[in-house]
Amino acid sequence: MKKVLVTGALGQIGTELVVKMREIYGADNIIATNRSRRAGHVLVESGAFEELDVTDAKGVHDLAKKHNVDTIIHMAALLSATAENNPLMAWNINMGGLMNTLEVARELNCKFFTPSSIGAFGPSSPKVNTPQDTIQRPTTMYGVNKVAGELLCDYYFHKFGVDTRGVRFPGLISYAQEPGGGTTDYAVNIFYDALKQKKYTSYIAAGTYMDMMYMPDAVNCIIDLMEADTSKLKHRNAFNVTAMSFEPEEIAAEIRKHIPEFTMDYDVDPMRQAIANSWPDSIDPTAAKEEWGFKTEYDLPKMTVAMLEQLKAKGV
Ligand code: AKB
Repeated sequence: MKKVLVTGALGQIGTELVVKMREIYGADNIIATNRSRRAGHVLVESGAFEELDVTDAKGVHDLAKKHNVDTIIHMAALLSATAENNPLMAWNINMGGLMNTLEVARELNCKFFTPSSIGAFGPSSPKVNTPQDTIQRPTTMYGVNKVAGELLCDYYFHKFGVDTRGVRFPGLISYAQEPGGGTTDYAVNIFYDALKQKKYTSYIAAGTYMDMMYMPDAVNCIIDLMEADTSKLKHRNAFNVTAMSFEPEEIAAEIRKHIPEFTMDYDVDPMRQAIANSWPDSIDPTAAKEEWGFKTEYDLPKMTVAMLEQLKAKGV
């Protein structure tokens, strides 16, 4: 990867990914793009930044050509809850954006990464230790987009030889940029409320397990997969990756070790709860470990310490 175009760069993953990639590959070699510029955002001030709407096929092509990129990391997408509220818009943005960026990768011979999600599984997938290759019949628009996206990326690899790679991310927990519109966002929101008001009202019910990962592990995961020796990859789109699986009471108990007065109650959101219920409790990342050495540093206790420290340092 010498010159990389990142779409949706001001989102939750992009914000930390671009900072790390600029350290490794050089600030001017990572072109951060987003639908709108956010004045004062760290990426807008620290290297190449361009406004880009991924549903504009010509715009994507022209920008990739202008910067002579050899890699596209496509992050711009709507998350599960937003997609469920706006299914048509989700189809247009998630599938239209993916098609446009894949086409440019084909035309300009670029390596390509886009994330899939645990949302690519559904109620008929095995619920615990969900295998890499198994039934995928999701019941959400987001899940339909993710499965179609995995297949489309495989298609571009087999049909056109585009070097497409991807992972199925679990819920990502981060301090730099808050997520928006996801089902797993409660696991980020809880830290803000724990610090600000010592209590949190969870929209996800007690006992609902979902996979999660701390953002620095997710960022390393993208870079490691993109740098992996292509001859070792039996899978491409998309590898199961996870660092931990917990339910709301478990993360609350972990936070309580540092903020003893912290309390949590529940006001369950039926839509997001239904989405969570349709997803696995835990997924099996063996293929990622075997094929490209996937590993993580942060478990629940270590991530909790890091989140509380980082958010306090930010003044939360
Ligand atoms: C969401 O909750 O929509 C995302 C995801 C697991 O893909 N965080």
